[in-house]
Amino acid sequence: MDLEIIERMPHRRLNPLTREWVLVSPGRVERPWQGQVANIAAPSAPSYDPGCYLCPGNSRANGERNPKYSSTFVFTNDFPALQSEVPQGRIDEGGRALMIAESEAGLCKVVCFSPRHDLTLPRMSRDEITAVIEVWTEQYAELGALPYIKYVQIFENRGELMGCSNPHPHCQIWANQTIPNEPLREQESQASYRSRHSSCLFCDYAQLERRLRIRLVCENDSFMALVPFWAVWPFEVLLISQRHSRDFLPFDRSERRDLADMLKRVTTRYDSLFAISFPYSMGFHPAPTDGEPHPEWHFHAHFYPVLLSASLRKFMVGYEMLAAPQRDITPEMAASKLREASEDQRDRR
Ligand code: H2U
Ligand code: ZN
Repeated sequence: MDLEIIERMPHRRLNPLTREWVLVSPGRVERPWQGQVANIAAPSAPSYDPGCYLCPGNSRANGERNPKYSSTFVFTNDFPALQSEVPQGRIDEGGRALMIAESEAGLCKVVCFSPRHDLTLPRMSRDEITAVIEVWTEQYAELGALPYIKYVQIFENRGELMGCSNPHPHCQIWANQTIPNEPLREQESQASYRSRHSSCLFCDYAQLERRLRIRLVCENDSFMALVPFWAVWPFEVLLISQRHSRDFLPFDRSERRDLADMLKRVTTRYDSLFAISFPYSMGFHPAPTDGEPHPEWHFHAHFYPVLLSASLRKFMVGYEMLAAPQRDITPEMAASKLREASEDQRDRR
């Protein structure tokens, strides 16, 4: 089987991070019915919304008032999914690992990217995004240094389609007592790759992609963005640091700026792909903060957008719920569309 066949024939691809297969069916792109029409809200207009719980000076659900911040603002989530003080314990009802439950302590924070209610990452300047990266770096260091925190998950849900109710630019941070499913699987895969090949999974993968160039979207000195070979979501993007760094902490000022540059360019390409404010879930995967050295871990970020076109969303239903994820448009086709999409933000500041 060669690359030409995988462009035209149904086949499956292996995700080396999750060790899961995705079914790719290139021929199905032509089928007449292509899914549900998505209801995409127009981007909000006002730069300040008196009813927004994230805007400067406004009060939140618990009655606390936000400061009149002028850059970024971090606060503890008023409706946290995790709590720092929980009784520690474990149950195994029946003793056969059929009903296992464990206590899970943690912390949840919200990070406002800007005082401006109407901005999004692609519409922020590189300097403004660099300030956000500095906050992520501090939060990762601070939360990761807590003795009971083993993983710091930073993620952004953008757009109503992704369940994000508030357009004010923000992300969340959930920090856990245990390493959650996705990073845990990635950690096991990276560790096992390193012990088998004495090299890094991401460094080797990035080198292959740099040589082939068909899935590359854009890059700068410190980061590269590509549609991974095993992408599940139509326009999924993987952002990888060019050098082997396990987390945010080793990045210097110019690397943080390069990361800001890439976040701006990738999200601008997303917006210009379908000429809409493009909804996605994205998040960073730095190394766990469990006190281990993690030489196997390579810093990266995943962008998971659900859209197939401006008005069509992909649903993970049917075969995907019961068997395995499937996609029609190949990762190579998606990468070529993202490469063609403009990096010019109309209202660039
Ligand atoms: P999302 O829109 O990305 O889900 O994030 C909003 C978060 O803000 C959500 O987790 C929190 C919600 O719990 N929140 C507060 O902490 N205070 C509020 O006054 C409203 C919402
Ligand atoms: Zn706001």
